[in-house]
Amino acid sequence: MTYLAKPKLHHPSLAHNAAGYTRRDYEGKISTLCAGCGHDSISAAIIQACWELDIQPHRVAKLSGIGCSSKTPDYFLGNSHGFNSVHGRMPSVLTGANIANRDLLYLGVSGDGDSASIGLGQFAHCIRRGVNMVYIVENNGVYGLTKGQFSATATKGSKSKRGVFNPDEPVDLVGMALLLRATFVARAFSGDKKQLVPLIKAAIRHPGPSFIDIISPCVAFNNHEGSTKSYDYVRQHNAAVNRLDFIEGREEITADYAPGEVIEIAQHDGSQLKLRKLAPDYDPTDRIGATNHVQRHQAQGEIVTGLLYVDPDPVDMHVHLGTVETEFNRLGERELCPGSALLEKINASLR
Ligand SMILES: Cc1ncc(C[n+]2csc(CCOP(=O)(O)OP(=O)(O)O)c2C)c(N)n1
Ligand code: SF4
Ligand SMILES: [Mg+2]
Repeated sequence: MTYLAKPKLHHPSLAHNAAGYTRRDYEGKISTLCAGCGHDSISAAIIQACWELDIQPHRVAKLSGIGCSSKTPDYFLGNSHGFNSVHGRMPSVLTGANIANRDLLYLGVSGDGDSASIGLGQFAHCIRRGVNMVYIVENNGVYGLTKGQFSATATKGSKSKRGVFNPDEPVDLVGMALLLRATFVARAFSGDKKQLVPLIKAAIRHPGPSFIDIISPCVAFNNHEGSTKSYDYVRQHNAAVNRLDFIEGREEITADYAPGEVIEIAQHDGSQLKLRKLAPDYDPTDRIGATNHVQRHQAQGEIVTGLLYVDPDPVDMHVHLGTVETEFNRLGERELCPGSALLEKINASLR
């Protein structure tokens, strides 16, 4: 059996959010992943974030590639649009959909194999183009679906379940996202819901390319001693730079903050990111500083989590390309066919 449908009956006393939905309306089919898989916790966090943000499920498009992680969109937001693409090709499908209709919330869900191995080029171009989306990588350091081979994010020298050591340097997707100028970059741990839910909420409200690398242990193939993506390892080496509170609305905010306390950052839509500083010297609006901090701590075997970088005033792909605001399926013949005189002018300019 490839999927199990969930009973649709809701208890009448379930709470409704401002959009009129219960939390259960954001669920999907019953997960068929291994019990304890980190990916299921991420699905639960996505459900919680969308319910708390009063998102209308039909305004969401969830896209994925191939892998256990890429199966998960079937397990949340069952009333949203979904497209399960080819291995490593989610970013280009998402980009195309976003070009055609910018008015949906685009949620790309991928794996470390999907994005850092076969799909690395797609990942890079989608980020550098500034596609307005939430791009989540459920990072377990292995190809879970094909039974535990090292992926490109596996740490050099880490040990596989069969006892083989990884000889290759890892691809750091957070480092790449910063380099390619994603305007919201975070790293989180699937086992820390308190950190993860507000990060997803803030990424959803961020009007630019948001990337979240979520360490998500694979209990079947990468949860043993010698792995750097196991529950125990991540708990012991997690160096959070901040704790995020996400606040919607347009209340007045203050830009100044005392080191070691709270920073407040206003996003374009008026929402506020309230960051409780855990690393007193950390400034999440400094892209180069974030890159240095993450790499310095990575070299010491630490996993830096939290909101690593945010540009509160991002510019997205549609501005770069100067596209029309109307969704493509609403454009009529008049807009699509400029007439022979204009075509002649374009042709003449190319001669
Ligand atoms: C073009 C192509 N190559 C290889 C595969 C085989 N394959 C399926 S899933 C997968 C890796 C999945 O790893 P990841 O993206 O990390 O997801 P996980 O299962 O770990 O969540 C591979 C190599 C495929 N389906 N298609
Ligand atoms: S094989 Fe690993 S990644 Fe796949 S469902 Fe099982 S625990 Fe999760
Ligand atoms: Mg994986």
